[in-house]
Amino acid sequence: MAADARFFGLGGRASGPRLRDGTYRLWNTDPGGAFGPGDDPLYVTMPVQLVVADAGTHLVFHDTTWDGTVLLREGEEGAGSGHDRPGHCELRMDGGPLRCWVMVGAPSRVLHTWAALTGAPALPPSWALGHHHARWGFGSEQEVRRIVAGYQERDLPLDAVHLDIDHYDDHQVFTVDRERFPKLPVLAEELRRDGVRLVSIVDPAVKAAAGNAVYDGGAAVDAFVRDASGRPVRGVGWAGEAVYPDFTDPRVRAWWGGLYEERLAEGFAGFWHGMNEPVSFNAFGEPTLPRSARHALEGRGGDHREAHNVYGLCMAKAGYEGLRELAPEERPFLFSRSGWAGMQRYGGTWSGDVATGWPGLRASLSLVLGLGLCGVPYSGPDIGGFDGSPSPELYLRWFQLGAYLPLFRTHAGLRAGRREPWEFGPEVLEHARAALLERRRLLPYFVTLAHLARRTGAPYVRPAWWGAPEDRALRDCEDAFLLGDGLLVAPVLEPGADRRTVRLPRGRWYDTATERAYEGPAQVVVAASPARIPVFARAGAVLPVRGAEGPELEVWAPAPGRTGGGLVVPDAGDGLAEPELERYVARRQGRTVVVTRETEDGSSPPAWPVRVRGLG
Ligand code: NBV
Repeated sequence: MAADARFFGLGGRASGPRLRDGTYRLWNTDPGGAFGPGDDPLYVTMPVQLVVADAGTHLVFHDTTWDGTVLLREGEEGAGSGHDRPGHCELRMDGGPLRCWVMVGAPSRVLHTWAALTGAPALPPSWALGHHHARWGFGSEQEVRRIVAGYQERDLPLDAVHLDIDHYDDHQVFTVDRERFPKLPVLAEELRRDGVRLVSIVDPAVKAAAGNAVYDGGAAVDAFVRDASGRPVRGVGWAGEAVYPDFTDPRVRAWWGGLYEERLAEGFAGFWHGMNEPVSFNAFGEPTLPRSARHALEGRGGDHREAHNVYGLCMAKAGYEGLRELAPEERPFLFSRSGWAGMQRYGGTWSGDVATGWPGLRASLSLVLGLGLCGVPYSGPDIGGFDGSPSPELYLRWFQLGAYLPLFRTHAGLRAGRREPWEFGPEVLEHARAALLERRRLLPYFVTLAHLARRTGAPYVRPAWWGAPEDRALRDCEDAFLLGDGLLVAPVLEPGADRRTVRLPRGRWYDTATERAYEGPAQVVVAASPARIPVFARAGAVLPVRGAEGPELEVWAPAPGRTGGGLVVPDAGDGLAEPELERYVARRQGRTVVVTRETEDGSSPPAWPVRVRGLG
């Protein structure tokens, strides 16, 4: 590798997005407790590596699912002495073919090619681009109602509530504890009327007990992973002794996909796959299935060494395809803790159990950026962290970051402190409300970014170097990101900050709070009071937003002598329609900005009202 090359990707890594010198394992792993930047590997590993250097950007995909490691060593520049030390990358796999794909070009082109090879990202329904509130241990229908009422009483936007494993009957997947959740479909319907969807966790481990309908049904169709002597492999899940569906078998996927009918009948609108590395709570050895466990591997036959890394991917395929059949008029909403290259076809992922603390906040951003560069554009962290209790300041900064990430979800573990925005005092509540309202205002932009991700493979959240990979300083920028082409978001990732330094890519950028213009490339210091994190708009950007009177275009004045523009995809509901792309151009004429819609037939006035900003 070139001496100036920087490495990214390899799935979801807590220590990125720039991958420093080290050995990165390719084996999907539940770290078994809340994780921080030092923990590796995590739930989603991928032999997908993006390399950015002066000479160009390339993505290399080592197309084999086996366990392996990638050793990376960044090069060193000889500062003009001519003694550059090249970078180094070494791949070792435990088995499988050595088959490798390389794609080169600008970052946008590389990701487009990657999506062409492994599939277009699923489009989440629009509600899934709003705010989600989850927790392990809501406990009862009353508790869910209380939380939703808490949002409503305080005028806080809420789009989805997630129910974790505690709503199951004795932790058995595809069941409901009727004592604590006696009328789930009624609750779901009431929430739906208020614009709040219910999302259900789905874990793969099935309690191995006759009388458990999922177990009996699975056994009848021979769905569970067996060992070499033909006996079902027994592991341990939340409900005790468990068996594991073999999702690498199309027959098993079809059976499992049909089980979501029960979930839909309970009123769930979306699905959250957990523990699918897969996890088995073993007293000794690895907390997963034995390597000798047999898998169908699409009829070819093989063992867990080859199937492990694609277990979550194949489970996502089962869920997605089942839902497409069960509810053909709606786009499935699914996100999965584990996965592999191509998982974006079925949905997104999330951080998993990220540790509460400032390092966890940083890791959240690394994960989302790294996954996006591996072709998985929809993800987000457990806001506030999975364990413990964040300080009000940490919670707020996490919330403010989350508001600009694709999956905007508060979540926490059973014994963790509360995560509702009103639990941290009036000041946090006020600022969290501002973040929620800003997310709602930007919803049409998120819808556009979701469509563009589907059509082009470009992630919504992109590293600052995305449009300028030749800018070496930007390659090392890990504390800011681009949201689409138009916005640059600079979250606060450390305590006690009331200002922060932001590295701007080339061109003019407006601070969206003050409308002050800055010329990049530059490093600027801007205010970052608890009220907000700095967000910049690119001069010329055309952003679809939800204004007070309805949808409108927010247009940031192009710099004098320059033009700008943007793409807009209107929201066409939660169905499968593919709305037409609208192309806008913004031209500056002195103190005026003229915005037109460009089609093959020529220019026309925009379809939405226009509000120009940045003219002072
Ligand atoms: O289902 C319980 C949790 C869930 O809240 C979390 O999001 C998953 O990542 N699950 C893990 C099991 C927790 C084990 C400590």
